[in-house]
Amino acid sequence: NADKKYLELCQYILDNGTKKEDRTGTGTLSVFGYDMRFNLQEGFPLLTTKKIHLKSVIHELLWFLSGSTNIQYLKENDVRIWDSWANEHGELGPVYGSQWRNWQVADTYYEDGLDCFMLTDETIDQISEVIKSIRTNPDSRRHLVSAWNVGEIKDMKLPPCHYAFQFYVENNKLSCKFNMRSTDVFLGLPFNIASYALLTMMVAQVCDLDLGDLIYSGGDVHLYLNHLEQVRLQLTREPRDLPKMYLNPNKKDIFDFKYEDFILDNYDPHPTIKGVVAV
Ligand code: DHF
Ligand code: TMP
Repeated sequence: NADKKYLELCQYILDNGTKKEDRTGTGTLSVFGYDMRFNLQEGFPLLTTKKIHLKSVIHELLWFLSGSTNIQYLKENDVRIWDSWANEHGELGPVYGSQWRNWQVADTYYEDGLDCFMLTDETIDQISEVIKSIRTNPDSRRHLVSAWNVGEIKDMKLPPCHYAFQFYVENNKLSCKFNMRSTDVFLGLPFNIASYALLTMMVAQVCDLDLGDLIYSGGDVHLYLNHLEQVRLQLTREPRDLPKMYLNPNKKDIFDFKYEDFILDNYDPHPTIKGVVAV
């Protein structure tokens, strides 16, 4: 059960975390290195021990997949989770969407007969490429998408937290592992798990595959000190049955999905628990 594994992580940090200062000045309890595995056939891993605002998760994922890095689309849909990081034009710099869909390649090559090197500009659509590679060469060990574009990090408002993900096909089942260098366990992680679960379901559908596992792999995994009371409350709550997620089965192109194509069923969570996000 997703809640059980998540609450185990919270308890593990409370028991073993080291007090560390952080960029935001808030302070954290932190551990280094932690993995969790969710079987996507056992239900959609949306936490039930507090209510998660799935609308924000879906719009954020569709926004990443559109290639946009401007929060205007999110604003139009009343999603405010990225407001604190954007500049006055709503821009975040070359973050997730731009790296997923338009990774910039500056290629130099020597052209015979010309006495110089040529510079060409091209972009790589990593999402289209990874879907093509899953369809044509499922056993490949290179089904990888990276957002960690070293040369562009200086231009990003926030360097990618979930910086790479990898797909894996076995017995016609699609699994996904996503890597996070830094995880806000109380606010960010429930969103990140739901988001990569959705992405895996979408890719599975357009590749005609069944669902396997979702694997989270964390680096600096932390609880902010101003979230500890909230986490202790959440730990007292009894996990409930996971909801089911249904995608519109007619969508066979990952870029055709709209908000209305996602139907969540049987979600009966405990109430919201508010927490302030560290900026
Ligand atoms: N910074 C920090 N410190 N933690 C984060 O989790 C984080 N996440 C970012 C950008 N920067 C971040 C992008 N994702 C919330 C959830 C995810 C998210 C940003 C913010 C959040 O505030 N969640 C609240 C409200 C949800 C809503 O309004 O939809 C929550 O209670 O879950
Ligand atoms: P950092 O860049 O100093 O690591 O701060 C980023 C914070 O945001 C850190 O607490 C991790 C958190 N975060 C998530 O947990 N999930 C996310 O998807 C994003 C964007 C950030």
